[in-house]
Amino acid sequence: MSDAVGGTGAAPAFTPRVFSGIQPSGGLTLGNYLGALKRFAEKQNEGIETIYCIVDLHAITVWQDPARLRHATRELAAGFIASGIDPARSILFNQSQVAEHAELAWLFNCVARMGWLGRMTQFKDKAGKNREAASVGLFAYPSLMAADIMVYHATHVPVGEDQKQHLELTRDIAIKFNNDYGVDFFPIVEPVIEGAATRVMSLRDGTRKMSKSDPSDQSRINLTDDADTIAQKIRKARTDAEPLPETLEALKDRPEARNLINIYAALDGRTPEAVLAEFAGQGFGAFKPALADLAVAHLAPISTEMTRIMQDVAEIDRMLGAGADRAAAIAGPILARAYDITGMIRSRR
Ligand code: AQP
Repeated sequence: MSDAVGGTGAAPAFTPRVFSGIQPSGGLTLGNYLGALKRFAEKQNEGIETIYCIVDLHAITVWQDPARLRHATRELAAGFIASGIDPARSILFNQSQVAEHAELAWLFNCVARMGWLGRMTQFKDKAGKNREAASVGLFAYPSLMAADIMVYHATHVPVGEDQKQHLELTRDIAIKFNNDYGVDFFPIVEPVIEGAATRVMSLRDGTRKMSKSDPSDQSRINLTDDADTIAQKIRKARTDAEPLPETLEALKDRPEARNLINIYAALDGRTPEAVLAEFAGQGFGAFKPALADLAVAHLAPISTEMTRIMQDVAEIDRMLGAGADRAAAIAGPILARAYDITGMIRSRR
């Protein structure tokens, strides 16, 4: 691979390579599916090299019970495969099995500035009012995320809208590393934030992101929910009393309604405008059952497949180990070169 990089005046010479990750910090949600997993499978099917990671080291930036973390890691692996990721075509593994991520993160901790990390909204949200009690890992999370991506010289990162700021920081770290050491070594990554559901909102509050760690289970649809639960959650989703309008503009101040339209559009592979054209003038009494049917039709096969894959935990672990071997074969030489650039002597045989 060439060391030349786009964004610094040199010809962009990096082979396109997709990297993205998901934390095993709870069960998967419809937000993770539409904002990430569904699009990961689409990227794989476009024929680009795809590397997908279960970021267990990120998960422990907030407390995780070890037994639950192990279960969530395997269940997430099952979720990837059930959503269409083929471990033979994509590289799929858990982060802690490839030590290069944590090692490059240390180099990046020495490049990133306190001020940059202190401005991250995810840190502010998750640390809450009591920042003194937050883990150092939670603060340094974006350096590790930058390392996850850069240790593969990945060029494209499909994510939901909430990760945009972290990807901008990844670019800043890569640019500063390249400038500090006078190299064109790390690529300047492109966020890939596309589709109708880049930010799926809570079913209880249209101004908050749907999240796997939200204390209210009613706020989200889990990929493991059965058909009745999905239908019941959609029926109870907060909405308003107005019928659906003809234009998206008219949904500007109706975040809950807008969210359900976006979810419908993303599940059905249509634009929100096309969905409104079909349902304009109708109330939620008609729209919600249609959405519930659509969600069940999409999610039930995924849930069934996840249950089937989870029957064979040893096979999941074997598959993650094989993915980690393939990942390490790419990451090893890139990390070695980064150490060399920073002046570390590497003389072990
Ligand atoms: N609500 C969402 N809408 C669209 N995309 C979403 N993603 C997460 N929530 C939504 C995308 O899913 C990928 C994996 O996210 P993550 O698990 O690494 O962390 P997160 O973004 O912090 O997700 P959660 O569900 O909110 O986890 P917790 O509660 O543990 O923090 C990312 O691409 C993300 O954009």
